[in-house]
Amino acid sequence: MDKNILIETAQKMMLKPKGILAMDESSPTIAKRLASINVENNENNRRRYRELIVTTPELSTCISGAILFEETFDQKMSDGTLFREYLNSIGILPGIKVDKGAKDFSCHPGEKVTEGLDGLGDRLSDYYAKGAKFCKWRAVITIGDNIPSDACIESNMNALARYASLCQENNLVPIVEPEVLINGAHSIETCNEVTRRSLKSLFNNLDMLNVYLPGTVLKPSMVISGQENQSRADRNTVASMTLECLQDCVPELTAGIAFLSGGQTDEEAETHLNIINNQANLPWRVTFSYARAIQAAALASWGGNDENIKKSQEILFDRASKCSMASVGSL
Ligand code: 5MM
Repeated sequence: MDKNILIETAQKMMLKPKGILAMDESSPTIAKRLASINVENNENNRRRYRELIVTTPELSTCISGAILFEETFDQKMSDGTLFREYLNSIGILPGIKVDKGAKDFSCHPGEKVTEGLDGLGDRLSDYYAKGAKFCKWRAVITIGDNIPSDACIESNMNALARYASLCQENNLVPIVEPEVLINGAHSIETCNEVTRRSLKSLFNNLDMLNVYLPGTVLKPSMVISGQENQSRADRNTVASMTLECLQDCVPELTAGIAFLSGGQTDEEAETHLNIINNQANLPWRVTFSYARAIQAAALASWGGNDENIKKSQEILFDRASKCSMASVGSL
């Protein structure tokens, strides 16, 4: 592990006023996205859509790094350039999602555990040799009747820490993503309690495995009411409870925080981030690593039709620049 390489990469990822673009939808997720616009889910259409995203003019003014799915990381664009090399050439760090997905957790109905540790060290050294600068692993925590269990939280956070340690051994910055799902009718207080339990466990496990925090980026969900809750907390409450939770659970040494959008509307995702960044003296850089809150409107506008590419790219750039402004509190 070379700490200087990790720090340099993490600082580039956290450069103001930029954030990280998540475009690493796994096979089942990209299938859903393309189905939503009636476009066949095949390799060529996945390439066309992702090429639209990365060739958006001026994207690198708002985006420091892009998280790719394995297929995209090794895929060529229509002119034969590898996606990862194109991103590098326009000043966007290429990263890769390395988990193998959230699977049903044995003997724990309704809960998931993320898999992918077997053989991960060898995969990581290959990704680094090919030019990856950072990685991502997502753990999923579900709120419901008597869940999440301690077993689910602990198993997922230990896997995140083992992944992070392997990344750093290969000079790759780990993005650790413990997502507390927004699905359900739970209150913001319940989300707060579960997010705190998850983050405390995550940082205990990172500490136990000697993960180097200045070379680690946290990708958390916000503390927010469940989507089906009938009296959802307002924006200022979401921002202040999220910030308090992070201040209590995230060591200051952590390289930075980049939120996921997790099913929030575009407007919610940017407003919450903007309010958080209007607070004085944050101990870490706080930015975004959104997928849906950057891509959703552009995907709908594209609809699989090449004639709509320019318009969709304008929409994508508008979303990315609003998130960029929110990342420095100037929305
Ligand atoms: C792009 O989606 C990522 C991969 O998820 P799947 O394994 O379910 O396909 C996901 O980790 C994403 O990076 C985060 O959830 C952030 O995306 P949102 O849409 O929540 O901002």
